[in-house]
Amino acid sequence: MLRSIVVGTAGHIDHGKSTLVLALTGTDPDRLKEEKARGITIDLGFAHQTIDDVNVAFVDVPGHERFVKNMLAGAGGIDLVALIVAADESVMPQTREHFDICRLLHVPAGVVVLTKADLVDADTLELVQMEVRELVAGSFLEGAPMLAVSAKTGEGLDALRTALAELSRRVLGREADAVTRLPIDRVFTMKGFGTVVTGTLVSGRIAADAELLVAPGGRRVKVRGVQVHGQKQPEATAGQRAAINLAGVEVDDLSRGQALVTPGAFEETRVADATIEVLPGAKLLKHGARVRFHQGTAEVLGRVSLIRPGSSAAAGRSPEPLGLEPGGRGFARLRLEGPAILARGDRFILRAYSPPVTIAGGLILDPRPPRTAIRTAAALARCEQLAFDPGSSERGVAEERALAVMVDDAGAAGLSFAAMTSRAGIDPRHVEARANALAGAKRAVRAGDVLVSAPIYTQLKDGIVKALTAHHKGQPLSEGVPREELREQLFARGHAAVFDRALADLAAGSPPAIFVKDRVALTTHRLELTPEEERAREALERAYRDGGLRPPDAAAIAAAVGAPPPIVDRMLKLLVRQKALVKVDVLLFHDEALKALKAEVAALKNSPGAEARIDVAMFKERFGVSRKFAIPLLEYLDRERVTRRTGETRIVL
Ligand SMILES: Nc1nc2c(ncn2[C@@H]2O[C@H](COP(=O)(O)OP(=O)(O)OP(=O)(O)O)[C@@H](O)[C@H]2O)c(=O)[nH]1
Ligand SMILES: [Mg+2]
Repeated sequence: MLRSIVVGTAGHIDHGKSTLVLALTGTDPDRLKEEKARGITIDLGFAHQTIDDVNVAFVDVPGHERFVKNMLAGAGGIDLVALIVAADESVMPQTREHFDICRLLHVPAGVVVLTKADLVDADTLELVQMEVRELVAGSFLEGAPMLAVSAKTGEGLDALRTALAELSRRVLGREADAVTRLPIDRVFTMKGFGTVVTGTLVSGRIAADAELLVAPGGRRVKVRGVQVHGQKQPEATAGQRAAINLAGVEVDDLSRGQALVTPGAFEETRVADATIEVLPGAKLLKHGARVRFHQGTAEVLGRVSLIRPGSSAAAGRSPEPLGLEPGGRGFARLRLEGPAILARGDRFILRAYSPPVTIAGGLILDPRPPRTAIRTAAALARCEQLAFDPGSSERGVAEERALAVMVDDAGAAGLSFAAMTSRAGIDPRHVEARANALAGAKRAVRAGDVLVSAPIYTQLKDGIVKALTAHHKGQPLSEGVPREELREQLFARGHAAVFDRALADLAAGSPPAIFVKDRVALTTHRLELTPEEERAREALERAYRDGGLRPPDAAAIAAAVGAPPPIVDRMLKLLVRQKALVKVDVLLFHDEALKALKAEVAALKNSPGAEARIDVAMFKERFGVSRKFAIPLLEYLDRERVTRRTGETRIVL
């Protein structure tokens, strides 16, 4: 398969970007009537050409300052930039702005193309070269190929093709096996096909029949067909520009700025924590400033709040930080006015609300930060832990650090495996390994599909032991706290799997600290009864055992036990909890008597003859009980599925 790269043009209006794309590919990227009429590019244009062994997709952007917004939608997915400067005009405002945008987006490499070389003499060309060198000094374009070309004479075009092919070999491939994400840059209907969207597949792959999500919005769509470079293909892979034919969605339901994504891999968000880098030529980026946030092909309005501790001198609330100085960097919380699909590691651009000039760029650190105070030293320290360089080889270390922060943020609720992808940006294939690594490093504890911070887990385990100790002390006769009640009391907002794991750990320790049935108790807990209570308990149990199916009444009990009523009451409750006595309707029976009864009735079935049946009279006679006991006992047998009532008799099941 051919290598694919996406080359974006950049540069001032009328500097020959579209003409150059046409000269290189044979396709005029200006497709709108209005563009042809006005002779300028308004919206993104696309063309492609195979150069040597590389499939080069061109994204041609408008140079007009009013359409920088469209330029941004195109610049988000490019691998290389062709910075275009007309030799007869040299560096102009949008040359600078487009170049700044590429720098802030960390476009990895590119070429400088001096167009209209046929219009200038050698001295002028040299001057322009000097000016451009000055512009790009210290940036990713320092030392990049700089080629003088003329679309009119064809001069320099071959050298440019060679330079692009060469550079493309150095571009890192995009991750085809990661989650799918295609920011939509165009939506249209095609006769005979229906709805088609186009965009650069920044990660993952899209094959025919795939089920994807359009987000924000959350509509599920099915892929009908895939085209790459105008050709039908079984699938498109990361790094390619693709046209995707979608089933089950109308053109009106889709727009630029949405993305086609793997369901579940991203969550809509309106808040994100980020690193921000302000352009040296911009004004102070004020705390709370309203901005235009551009990411992928989306533009969303929002506000920037700086994450930094206020001066502690002031009493009460610390004064607001003023802002980020031109050329400065800092951490900020972005609050968007509409939903966005963001991932950790996304680059973005900020433009002023009005006039809309490019002022800053940044990197998303956390697309779903907790709602915590941001003007504190802790918030700043948290961002420092989250900060990273996406290009660095130390990415694994940074990922682990970020995960630890997010696990802490998540508190008792824990960080789910799903959030490890949608929030921490971890490839779903690596989630399990990362979770185990974090657990191995004792920074977190894993319970099923969630990670919880080690301190919270320890606190929970200690809390369980403490609560049980207090419970046993307060209610020595209780056999423990019902499991659910304990969870409500200690971990109501916590993840159930974490609580279960804590119980399991405490019960499996050596020696075990607790035992868990439907009630949880300390293993050290013994029922401590006073001698009087113990005597009462024994007498009661004996009385019920002896009573069998004719349990003692209150008077008989008082006579048999001879203890004060409150003690009798407590001991009866204890016997019920210990399951020595069983409540049937309002009566109590000894468990053994009921077991014997069930066995005996069930055994009727084995006697020769047809169906075994029993009625009230037979029951009274056989078991020697009065109606008062017979009725509740028979109903009990029905409930226990030993018998089934049909009319006046019962069938033994
Ligand atoms: N002589 C000469 N004219 C050129 C050359 N390249 C472009 N032009 C002319 O410059 C004008 C602008 O060219 P475009 O390609 O539309 O410029 P652009 O950069 O795409 O402009 P926007 O998209 O509006 O920003 C057109 O009239 C072109 O014919 C060249 O190499 N030599
Ligand atoms: Mg153009």
